[in-house]
Amino acid sequence: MTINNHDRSQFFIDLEDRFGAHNYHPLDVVVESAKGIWVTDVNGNRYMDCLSAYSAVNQGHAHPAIAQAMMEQIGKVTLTSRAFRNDQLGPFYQELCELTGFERALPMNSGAEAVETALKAVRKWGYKVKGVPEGQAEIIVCKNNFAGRTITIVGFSTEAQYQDGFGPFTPGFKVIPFGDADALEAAITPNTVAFLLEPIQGEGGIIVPPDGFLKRAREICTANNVLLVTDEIQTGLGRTGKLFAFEHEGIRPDMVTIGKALSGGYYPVSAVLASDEILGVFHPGDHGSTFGGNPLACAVARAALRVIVDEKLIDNADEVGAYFRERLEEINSPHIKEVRGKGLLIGVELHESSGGARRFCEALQHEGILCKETHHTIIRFAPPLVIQKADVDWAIERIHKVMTMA
Ligand code: IF1
Repeated sequence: MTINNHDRSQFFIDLEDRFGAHNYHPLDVVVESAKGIWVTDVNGNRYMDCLSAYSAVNQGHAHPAIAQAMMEQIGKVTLTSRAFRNDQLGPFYQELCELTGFERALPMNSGAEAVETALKAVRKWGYKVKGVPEGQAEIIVCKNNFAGRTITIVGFSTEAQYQDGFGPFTPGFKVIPFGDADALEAAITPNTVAFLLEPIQGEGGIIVPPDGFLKRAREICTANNVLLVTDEIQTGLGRTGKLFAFEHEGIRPDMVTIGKALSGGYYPVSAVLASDEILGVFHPGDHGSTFGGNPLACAVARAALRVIVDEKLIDNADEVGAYFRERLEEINSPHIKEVRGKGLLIGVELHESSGGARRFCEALQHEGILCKETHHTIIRFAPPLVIQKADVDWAIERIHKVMTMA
């Protein structure tokens, strides 16, 4: 295979197709470099990134402060294992807990590992603290959830494709409709240990629950001694215009999972945040991970969190997100059914008659905007939180052109 100087992409596409498992259907854009909200492909074409690696790059691509922190740590030590201590983990814990208001953290690597850790913690809390009989713990989740790709997590997915061919699954999960507090109340039994949900469903199609749902869920969980766990791996760390999406309803969950932007896209870093009582169920040897809490991950995450705070990305997401949604709503398009979301987590749902969102994403790619469809008819716009109103104006011009095509 040779690189054709006119279109170098095909060379890389062919290699991926020949040697890689085909577990994704990506747009045929071969990224070579990125900075801020912009990515550049191998042919020198520039695109606005409206996916942010599924909200892992909230701080913008190639953020110099995170890069510098990473390079400095790389020159010192990258991995000790948790058999020893290191000089980055303690400060990371303190800064993360002080920023988020939780008493304790447990660091992992991927989002799915943080969710699995949360599942283990709530089950163990159920047995050791609540007094649920061993092996009887029940966890309630919502239809259209997405929490990762492990067998336990896909076991409580309601998306057939995520389960197809991967059974048998882990027992102990109940599914209720998202946003239905009465269904939550009805699903609780004396063996229920937790209710796990995304405050806004990302992969489910940027589904914002009815006003008051989170508040009632909080009240119901408190009344039944059930832990409320919000999965903020996608909605957290500024994405929806608050530090956490649960803040939009003025509630506090008992536990939160975070990941993605916790490292600004530099390194897999995730964590579970909760109280002393809940994370206190873990004793030495109960749980762990080779890379969890390593000094490089902690140094990167400390810098990534500092950027979110120092550059006021949360307020920017709130302000520019509202502007982006407002401009999208002004587009008079026969294809657009609804514009929804909070902050810079925006979903544009198309009418079924529009033939699916993929062709619009491909057309947007040719206009210089990269975004991703979800659930066939929804285009997700989730640019890095550093985006400015002038960038939105640039994007709207092109989105308008695409959304008014036949
Ligand atoms: C894919 C989207 C999917 C997540 C929430 C946990 C995880 C994710 C709320 C697991 C991960 C990623 C995974 C990636 C595509 C993307 C995604 F919602 F962001 F669009 F799939 F639903 N909780 N979401 O969103 O974190 O283990 O991936 O670090 O699997 O295709 P992870």
